[in-house]
Amino acid sequence: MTTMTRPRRAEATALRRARGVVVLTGAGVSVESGLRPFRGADGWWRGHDPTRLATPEAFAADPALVSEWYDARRLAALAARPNAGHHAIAALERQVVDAGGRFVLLTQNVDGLHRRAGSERLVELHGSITVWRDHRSGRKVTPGPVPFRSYPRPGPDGGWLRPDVVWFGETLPAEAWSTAEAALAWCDLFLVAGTSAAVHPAAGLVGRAARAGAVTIEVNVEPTPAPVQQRLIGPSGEVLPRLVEEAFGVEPTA
Ligand code: BJW
Repeated sequence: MTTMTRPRRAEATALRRARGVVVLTGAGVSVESGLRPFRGADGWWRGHDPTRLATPEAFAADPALVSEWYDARRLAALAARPNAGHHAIAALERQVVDAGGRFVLLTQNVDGLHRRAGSERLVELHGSITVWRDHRSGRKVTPGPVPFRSYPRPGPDGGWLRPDVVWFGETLPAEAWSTAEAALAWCDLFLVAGTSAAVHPAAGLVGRAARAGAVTIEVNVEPTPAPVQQRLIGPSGEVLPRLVEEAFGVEPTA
């Protein structure tokens, strides 16, 4: 395993030669857009630990509190702009696909910034914070970009609106998860960026990719338990554009 702050020729060459690229991202990729990570002191909200709020049990016990937290995060996501890391991943997709390769971006993020940066082959493993659903009927709605008038907000079918995200103890959307698992069969390079690699089943993908023979590279401000061969230490908004530029000679732009 190697650790460095600048992409070396080896990582850039591996990326350029790869015929099947999978990227897995987490909250750290959106930190440079001004959004909070999930874990650590920066993720806490009004004295509440996010890992305790992101559960069906928390919503059942206090739907007003959980809805207000998610509404604040929804509005922050809508107001945020994709950063250089999001744009570099979108540029990477274009390079790989234009060269006839396969690509998928698996994101644990619910903020929608990858799509807004131009990523198309995108799977949102943990759903979306901009879409909400009636907790009884499951009917989906997309609220406007203003705060809810009250918390919890009534849904269209007599329940409360809850965000269309995956909470602890809930299963990931079946189609999203089967796309992720299928990608392990064709992936020869697995790039993991801005995730603590603490939450399963997403966190297990990188080890499975490595066991299947893929080159594995992590981009993070600090090393994580992800079992990767190479670690690039630094903010994804700086490291990812450099990596894509070294691999393909293109400067990712907004
Ligand atoms: C930067 C940076 C910069 C900062 N540049 N980097 C196997 C073993 C043990 C437990 C389980 C298991 N399988 C399932 C479980 C249970 C559970 C789980 O994983 N628990 C663990 C905590 C132990 N998983 C589930 O319940 C999942 N469901 C499931 O498996 O169903 C079947 C089942 C059910 C019941 C029992 C068993 C099986 C569902 C998981 C859903 C997770 N949902 C959340 C909330 C989504 C909505 C929301 O956003 O509120 O998803 S939790 C939260 O964690 C969110 C994130 O997507 C996810 C991952 O967090 P992420 O993205 O990694 O963020 P952080 O904050 O943790 O890390 C940020 C990183 O960025 C850090 O590393 C920084 O260093 C770095 N960084 N700035 C680059 N500029």
